[in-house]
Amino acid sequence: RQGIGLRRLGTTADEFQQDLLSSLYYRRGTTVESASARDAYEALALTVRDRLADRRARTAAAHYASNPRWVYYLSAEYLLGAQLEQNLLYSGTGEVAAEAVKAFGRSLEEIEELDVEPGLGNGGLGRLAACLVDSMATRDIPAVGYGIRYDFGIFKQSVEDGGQAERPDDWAFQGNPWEFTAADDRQTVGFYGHTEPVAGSEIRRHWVPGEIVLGEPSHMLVPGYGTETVNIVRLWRARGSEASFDLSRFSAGQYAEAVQEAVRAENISKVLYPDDSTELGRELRLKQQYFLCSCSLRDIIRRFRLRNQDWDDFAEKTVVQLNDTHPTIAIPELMRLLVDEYGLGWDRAWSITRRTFAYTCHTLLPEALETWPVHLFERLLPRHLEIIYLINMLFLQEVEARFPGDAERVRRMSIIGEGDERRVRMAHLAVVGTEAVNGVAELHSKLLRETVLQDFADLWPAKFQNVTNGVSPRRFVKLANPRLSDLITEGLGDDSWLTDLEHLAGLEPLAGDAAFAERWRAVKRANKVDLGAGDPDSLTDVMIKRFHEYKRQQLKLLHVITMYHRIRENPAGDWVPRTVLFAGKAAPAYHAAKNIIRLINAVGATIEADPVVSPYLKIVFAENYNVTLAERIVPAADLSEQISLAGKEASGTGNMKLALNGAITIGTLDGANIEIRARVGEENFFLFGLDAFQAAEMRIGGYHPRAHYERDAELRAALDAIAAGEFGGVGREVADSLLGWDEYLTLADYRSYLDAQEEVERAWRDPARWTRMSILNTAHSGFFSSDRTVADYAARIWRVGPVTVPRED
Ligand code: 26Y
Repeated sequence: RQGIGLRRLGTTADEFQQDLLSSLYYRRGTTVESASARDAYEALALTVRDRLADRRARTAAAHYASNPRWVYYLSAEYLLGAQLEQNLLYSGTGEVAAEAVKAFGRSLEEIEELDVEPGLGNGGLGRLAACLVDSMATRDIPAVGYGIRYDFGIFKQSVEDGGQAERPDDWAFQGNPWEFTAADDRQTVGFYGHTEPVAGSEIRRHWVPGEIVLGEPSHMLVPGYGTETVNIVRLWRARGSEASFDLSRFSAGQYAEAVQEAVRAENISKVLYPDDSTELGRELRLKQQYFLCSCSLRDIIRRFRLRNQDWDDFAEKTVVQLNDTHPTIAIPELMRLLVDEYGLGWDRAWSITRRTFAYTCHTLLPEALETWPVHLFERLLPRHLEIIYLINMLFLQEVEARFPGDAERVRRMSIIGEGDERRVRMAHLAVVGTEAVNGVAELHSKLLRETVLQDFADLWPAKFQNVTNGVSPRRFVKLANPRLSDLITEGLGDDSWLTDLEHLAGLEPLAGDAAFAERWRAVKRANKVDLGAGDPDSLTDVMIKRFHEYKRQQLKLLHVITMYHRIRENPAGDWVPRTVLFAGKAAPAYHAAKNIIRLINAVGATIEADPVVSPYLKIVFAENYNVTLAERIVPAADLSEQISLAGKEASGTGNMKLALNGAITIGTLDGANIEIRARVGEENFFLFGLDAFQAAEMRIGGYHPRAHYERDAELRAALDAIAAGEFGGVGREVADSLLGWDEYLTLADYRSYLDAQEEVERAWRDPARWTRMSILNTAHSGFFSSDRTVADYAARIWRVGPVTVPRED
């Protein structure tokens, strides 16, 4: 900007308003008089985006100049959240913008309503990707997040006739002012076809694809907070090439046939798979994965070659973090690019590849470990299958050399699973082809080493690490909870906690300060009033997350039904009024999870219609849980439900958001709950249930859910009511599943959970005690900042440092 004498954008409200009007006039092509709300929104978005463009340009220049080691985050999902409010905060223009939009006779809040979030992810894994890119920028780490620009994001959920209904999420239907397209950087991706030998080479092969698709990138800005860096997330969209439009067919009136090839190509980035753990081996999903990896790796190589010539520097300048196994096909793809396209020898290419990648695992559920049928690979990616076979052969030789004669081990560890159908095990490929493997919470990483990946941990113990997840304190405290943020800043004396969250520990002495506690309570109450979900003086008990049997929304429901029974039996009892708030989506094909949503709504309606119980108990099902809704619910929560069966939730991140906002956790010893409890103190956490070891033992030792049913009268009453159809016909199925097999040991933990809920009520009846617990939860959750997570990755896995972007003078 300075080089070409471009004016610097002004910082006063007047100057901002000038730019806003200019955006409206020249870029929207309209006037204040005829501006729609959409025009106002778009003009504002562009004006705010401009405020970051200069920082982006300086960032790119500084990165180019220093030719640093880069972090490339590969993720099939990003849940970035709404952009306007964030970018106002990160560009420091919130106040001037609020002033400037008055020219339209509209409020900022009104305009913010039009800012739709790009729902390009399912849940925790997608939101984690967004928190990590935020923190990488905040920590000045040169990084690019690569992903897919789905036309349709995660479906929109509503409750129709008591059950979940899904509608498509055409999120960018009216355009997305936050993205820049970069058609020049498009890539060409092949699929299908066959391979041919290359003359004079044993190793190189020539792949002749049967289908060609273009990948067109666009990027969104990812500003750091309190720093100059602006990184990007680069998202690929599939396009048919010019040749995919058949003009002669069109001229002959065959309109559908004329575009069928283009449609086929564009389908690759059409829709996000709305399943967060058990998606079957669908060809289109594998195509998406390869499309992401191929486009991104070529882009990474293009960027590398801007400043470097020697392939031996590649792994020094590049680390590619794989967000779960979804982008694992990048490993054979990099081998293919190096060997077939750039002519490197196998060993050199393999050494580069292994040193380039690192893999984060996000699950322990066996059904969530991705595998793909060999025959599908063979058809779709024939060259990659050949490369995988060779990787596997050399790897199994290594295993055999270390454990001679242990054929069983070789079979277990093979990248190819030999069952009824031979399948490629993506997690094995990811472990073999990377330098580091990490789980996302202490317990999860330990269980990975000791169970699902035990053989690999035996072979390469040093490869396995833990990096506990974290969340962005900007989005989930500052933006979501401005009242609490102000109080924290006042209590601590400054707002340095926003970039150094351990400073929250400075609140500890205030936990005993009655005046401070009073204000803390007032903040929580005001947030509840804003949310409008129920009586703000009732205990707001929230369970917000994807619906999955392992997360055990059904356990929460058994508690609610038991409370309902207790109150009915003793209407004059001294009951603690509660608002139980559920929110979350179920995968459209996940029948059992949808049954539970239906049951929750039916129980809610029954209680609502019951004049005896409804004064004390209210169920709210908040539709269409997404990042935006989380930002409204989290600040209003008193109690955070983290009740998964121990050993099943890899980490959880909602648990961190809630604790940071002063909700107290009721939870099992699962995922990051363990680390939350260790930090906030066991007296400030409501613990119940089996631990992971006990749960595993119980499952092995022959578990009988019926025994719990028979032994416990209240549990029996709750299940009988469900089974009898008191809350609708699906009750039968839910009860049968719980009594018949109860995969996630719900009944085994029921009594312990109810006891813990009684402890919750004892604490709640003593407001001073509760508030103290709440303040201490916030004070001791500083560890759960994604800034710390990124610092851990940077130090232990990426070995990267910051690059400072100079301020403009
Ligand atoms: C293979 C495909 C169907 C698939 C798609 C999405 C598989 C998994 C997923 C998403 C998984 C996910 O969100 N996992 C969550 O990751 C969080 C971030 O690490 C953890 O906190 C959380 O415990 C884990 O369930």
